[in-house]
Parts: sequence; C-alpha cells; structure tokens
Amino acid sequence: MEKLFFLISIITFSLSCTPLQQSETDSAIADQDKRVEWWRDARFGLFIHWGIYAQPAGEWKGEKIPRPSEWIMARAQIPVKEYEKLAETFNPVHYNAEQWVKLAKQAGMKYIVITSKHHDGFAMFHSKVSQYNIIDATPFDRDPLKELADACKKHGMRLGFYYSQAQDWHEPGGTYYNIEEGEPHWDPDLEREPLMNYIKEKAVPQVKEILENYGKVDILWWDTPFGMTEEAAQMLQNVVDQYPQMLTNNRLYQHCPGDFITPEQHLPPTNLGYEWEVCMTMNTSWGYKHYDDHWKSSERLIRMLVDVTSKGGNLLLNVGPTAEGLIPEPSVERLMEIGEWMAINKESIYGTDSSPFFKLHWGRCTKRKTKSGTNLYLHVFNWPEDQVLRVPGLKTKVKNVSLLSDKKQVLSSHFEDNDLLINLPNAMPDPINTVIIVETKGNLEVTCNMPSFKEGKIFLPANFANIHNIPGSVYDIQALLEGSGESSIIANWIDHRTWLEWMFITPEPGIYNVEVLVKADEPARLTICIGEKAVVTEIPATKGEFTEISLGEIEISETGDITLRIHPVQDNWKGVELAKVKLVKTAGVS
Ligand code: JFZ
Repeated sequence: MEKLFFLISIITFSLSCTPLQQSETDSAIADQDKRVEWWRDARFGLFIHWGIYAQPAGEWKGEKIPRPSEWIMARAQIPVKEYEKLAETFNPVHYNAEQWVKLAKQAGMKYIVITSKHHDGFAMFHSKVSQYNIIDATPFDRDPLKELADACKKHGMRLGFYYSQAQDWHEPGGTYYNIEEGEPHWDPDLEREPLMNYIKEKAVPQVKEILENYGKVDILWWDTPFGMTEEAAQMLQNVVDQYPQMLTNNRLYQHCPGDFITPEQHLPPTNLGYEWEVCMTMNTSWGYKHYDDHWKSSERLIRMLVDVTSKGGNLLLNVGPTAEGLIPEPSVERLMEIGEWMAINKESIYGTDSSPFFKLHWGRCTKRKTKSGTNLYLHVFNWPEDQVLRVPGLKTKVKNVSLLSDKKQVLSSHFEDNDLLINLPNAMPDPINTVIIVETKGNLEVTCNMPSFKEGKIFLPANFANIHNIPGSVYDIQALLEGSGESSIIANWIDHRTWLEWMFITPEPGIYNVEVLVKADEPARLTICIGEKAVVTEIPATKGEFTEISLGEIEISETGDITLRIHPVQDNWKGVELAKVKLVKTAGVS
C-alpha cells in the first residue's frame, strides 16, 4: 500500500514537473536518495521567522492585526514607503547567533532554516542587489545571516535559507496574495512591472548572493509560488542546479516536489510516500507577535515530533525572535523541555524509519535496522492501566525488551495469539512519552492490525481514524484526538472541511447498519461514504452526553480493504465530538 502510494506520487510529481525538466531516471532518484540522507536522519529542525515585522509584532496603529505577524504589511495594507520606515529603527542588538544555534542543538535539532527575505521584501543579509537590507537600511551594522552561518559551522549545525521568490510586496514586479485573481496591490503608489523584471533584477541575483556568500547552504526553502510562471521558476532552478548537494522544498512552482513536500501547520494522518517535512509554529504566528499566547505544551510538541517521525517525516519547529534579537521565553522553555526528552530518547528519533503498524492504541512506533534484526521503539503516550502493553501482530523473534532510558531495566514479555505482551513497571517513568525498545532478530514481520469484522460487527475507534485537516488551516480549527487510548475522542471538529477516514478489512459483503457514539450540542448532518456509495445522515442534539446514534444502512459490496469516510455537510455545521463508529451486519447483499 505504502509502495503504491509512493509510485503514484513519483509519477504525478515528475509529470507535472516536466517544465523544469526534472529527470525521471533511476539515477536521479538514487542521487536524491543520497542527497537527502542526512536530512532524513535528522528528523528535527528549527525554523526562524525573523524580519522587521518583529517590530510592530502584530499591532499596527493601536490595532491588533489578525493572522501571522510577518503578513502585517499586507493585512494592514501598509503602503511601501510607510513600511520601509520600520527599517530605520530596527536594531536587534541582543542578537546572538551562537546562542540560537546552541539552543537548537540542545533541543536536539540538526538543522536551522532562517528567513533571508520574507514576502515584505526586506533582506536580512547584506545585499548588493537592493538597498532594502539590514546593513544599508537599518542602524544595525551586522549581517545576521553571516553570524548564523559562522555559528552553525562552528557547532556542526546544518543551515538552510528561506527565500520568498515570488511574493515581494516591496517591488513593482513582485507578486502578492490575490494577484492571480487580478486584484491590485494595496499601495497605488507602487507602479507595476512585469514579474520577470523582479525575477531577473532581484530574486535571481539575491538567491545567488545567499548561496555564494555564506559558505555551504544545505537547504533552500522556497515559499508561496503565487503568480509564479514556468519561465521564472526555470531561471531560479538554473541557479539551484549549480548546487547539486543542496536540498530544496516543493514551493518553487506549483506541483514541483523538490526534495521534500511541506505540509504546513497540520499533521498528516499517514506516511506521505514522499520525503516530507511539517512546518509548525509553537503558538499561532511565524513572526513574533507580542500578544499571541496560544502556546502548544511541550508534551504536545514532543508527541508531535514522535508522531511525525513514526510516519517517516521531519518536523521544522518555528520560533519568531523579537526586534531586539531574542527568542521569546516561552519558546526557549519549550525547546529546553524537548531537549531534555531528546537527551534521553534521541536514539528512537534520529535515523529511524516509520512504524510497521497500522495504528497503535497507546502511542507510536519508530524502528531501526540492526545487524541481526530490527529495533522497535515503542513510544508509550498512554500507560495501560493493567500495565500490560500489547504490541499487535508481531511475528518476529524477540531478543530483548527494555526501557530506553535505562536499558538495564529488562522487561518481561511473552506472545499471546499474534500479539507481544510486555509487562510494564507500575508507574510511567516519563509521563509524556516513555520509550520501550524491543530488539528483534531476523526479518521483521508484522501482520496487519487493521480492524476487521468479527461476528458481523466491527468497531472503528477514534484513535484509528485518519484525521484529514485542511492543509494550511490554522491550528485552532483543526480536529484532534483527545483523551487516551481506546477511550480517545475526536475533538474540535469545527471545520466542515475536515473529514475522517477509517481503513478496515471485511471478509463479507453485506448491508451494514452504521452507528456512531457522538456528542452534539446542536443537530448536525454528515455524509458517510464507503467506496462510491454515500448516504447523508442526521445527528440530533445529544444534550451534553455521548450517545449512540444509528445513522442507517450502507452496502459494502466488496471484500478486503475497505475505507469509510465521514464528511460534515457544510450548511450550519457546528461540530460534533466522536468516540467511535460501529458497523453491524444486518443482511447479505441484495
Ligand atoms: C507561508 C508564508 O506565507 C508564511 O508567512 C510562512 O512563512 C509559512 C511558513 O509559509 O504560509 C503559507 C503558505 C501557503 C498557504 C498558507 C500559508 N496556503 O497554501 O494556504
């Protein structure tokens, strides 16, 4: 299944990328494999959004401007000349590149990606191409990129530059949000010019500067190809081609995969079958926003890193330093706490591969090939009440089971049916995530642990659902799992575009009654789909209690792998909480 996914993505990506003449040959894939090796092993990086937007920090003329702070120029429709004035007072005297790099290192991060120029067009490096840069336009007489590059080199940290190649709100030829809809730039005084002028005169020469002047650059991180053309992309790609070792992401031009794809602000439900990196904020803004206190807990961030790793991806976790050049204290605290966990558990993250299991009630799994077999790292988020951890469908010889934090503490285990049962200590050593290492011998074999029909019934628990949040939607409106293990529920399902998916196996076609255990404050409508078949159903308000509701019958006409999807019906969707779905066979196929 995973392989098929992989093939499909490779085929679609290479086709849609022919304008950039990406080679489809085996050797290109092998090269890419080599090129991304360090990055795949790294798993965890630091994203830094830093620019003159850190000064207004989300507030303009006394008004709090919604959405991420680095967008303030566009959101508050600030004229170019007025925004430029921010540079005159931008003086981040407390900037200390070495401290930042040390902090990232302490957190367990292996690479840093920093904004060299964001959509506002302001270069955070000394550019000969445009005066609108930190040396020529501010009182600050230092080049932050140079200092960061030096510190990274000193501390063995990989370095990447973010460059907004299409959007540049400062330039007559730069693009902006809604340019494709034909909307004018908000500043009527900014005369318009063709995109190619800007690409030739600023984007290409500046990209050359950042790639030439700062030593080896490991990643070039493009962003928002709004209004980009094939011709413009090709010109930039020609520059990139001079640096065969460097990685790029998929945001140069629509549909071009680069070396990795970039889910933003959401966790993909499964492995994506292509190299991928989630970028994620710790609060809600990328750039510093002085009143944004929606901090994710360290627990959530640690589990997020593990979740991403268990699905074969990387996590690029963001900080937004202040105009003084300081990483906000809540971010520092979180990075330190993640670092404490990583110091003990890093073996279960770096260089590991994705989970061999379909889903696990109690947490996640990562794995690593060893000389004689495979190490499974079991990340236990929810300590089982009976202190017995069930590893479903493992069919491999087990050599040893121990706590990763203390390998001398061997845990007894035995097989029961298809499952490995591990006896755990009474108390959970690390309440956020205790890692257990299972050393296996020989070929790793895991039988499928998808839910399946037993005696005409099937249970699809919330924690076995793939939650499909909308890429790019803000974290506040994303559905997530709450609670623990089998008693988890899907909460915060308030966006009608978010849908759920369960995969299971059925040996018998038939008519099945669909029952859900839900809590709904107001009546809600859902569409249930199995294959091509769809039924629209109604849930009444449940008066504050989880209630079992029968949604009616649906036909399953095939045997084997089945996917059930639940989509909200858009009108008047106020959200429901969902604990599980049950299918009960009522008749054979008509
Ligand atoms: C982009 C930037 O606009 C943002 O400022 C930040 O740098 C982030 C990492 O990348 O954010 C996006 C990109 C694409 C979408 C939404 C936000 N999108 O396609 O909806």
